[in-house]
Amino acid sequence: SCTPGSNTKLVKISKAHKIAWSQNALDGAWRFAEEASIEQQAQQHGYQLLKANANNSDVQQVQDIETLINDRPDVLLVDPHTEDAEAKAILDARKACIPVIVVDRDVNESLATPGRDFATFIGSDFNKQGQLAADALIESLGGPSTKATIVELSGTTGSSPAILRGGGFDGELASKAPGIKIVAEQTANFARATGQQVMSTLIQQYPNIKGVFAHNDEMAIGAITALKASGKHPGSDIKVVSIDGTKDAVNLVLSGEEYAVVQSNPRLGPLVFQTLDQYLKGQDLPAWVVQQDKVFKKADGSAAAYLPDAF
Ligand code: GYE
Repeated sequence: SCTPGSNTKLVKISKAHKIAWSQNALDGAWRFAEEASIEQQAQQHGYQLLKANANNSDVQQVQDIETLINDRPDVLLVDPHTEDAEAKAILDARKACIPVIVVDRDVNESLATPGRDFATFIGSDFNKQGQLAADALIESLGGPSTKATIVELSGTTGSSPAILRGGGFDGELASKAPGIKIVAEQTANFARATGQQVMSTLIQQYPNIKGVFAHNDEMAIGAITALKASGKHPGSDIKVVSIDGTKDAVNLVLSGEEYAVVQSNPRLGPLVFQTLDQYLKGQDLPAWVVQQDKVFKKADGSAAAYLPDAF
């Protein structure tokens, strides 16, 4: 039994009909693919799905979650825009006796803890993605003893993929190839147009850079447009690596303009609804259900093999 208003730990339930889904934005191929995967799986399982889209606003997402709580869903799925801002709303769901599963982007786990405040976090290993991106960029620039300068286009400030991809990349680069220096690190909000704007300024400030790491494909695509407009030849005089696995970016890998794309698989629906089934059966869940990702390059055929699945 659970008393709404005063519940201090995760509620256990054995049946669900109505699932609420708080999405942080619907602004690109990655988010559309994730949304479709959640919708498809909810439908396959016969659940009613209540949806909200926060359009990249923390204020909006907190409000969305409070509204969804008032609709009394059996379970709430949240893909938080940033790590800290939605934590309190997740605690409010727990207090209202509604179990939460955090999907894709994580919440700050010192503000809301899996196994106590919410059931589990289901998503990719963003830190490892950043390390894999660094390994690919190091390889593209000639290996660990290379001396070069590069820039980093970061995702949404305060979001778990931006924090962890940045940390994984920077750490791997510093330990594996200390001669490759990041001369500028600037956010472009995971957006293509912003990536283009930011890159066109950076390439004027740092005309000698040899590499670009973008935290997602959208920003890399914008950056490549800007680099070409500035007279650079991405793929030959400057190497670009990014994360996601969109069709547009994988095609740039195949045409040689991007060196590698690290996967961040947005098709989280199957994992989410399998895990929900386990939760409803009363099984113990791990604190983190990890989505597995790969790396796509031209040289080893992995980009071509993946392309039919790209989103
Ligand atoms: O990389 C990006 C999207 O949270 C992992 O969000 C996701 C990221 C993804 O905007 O394209």
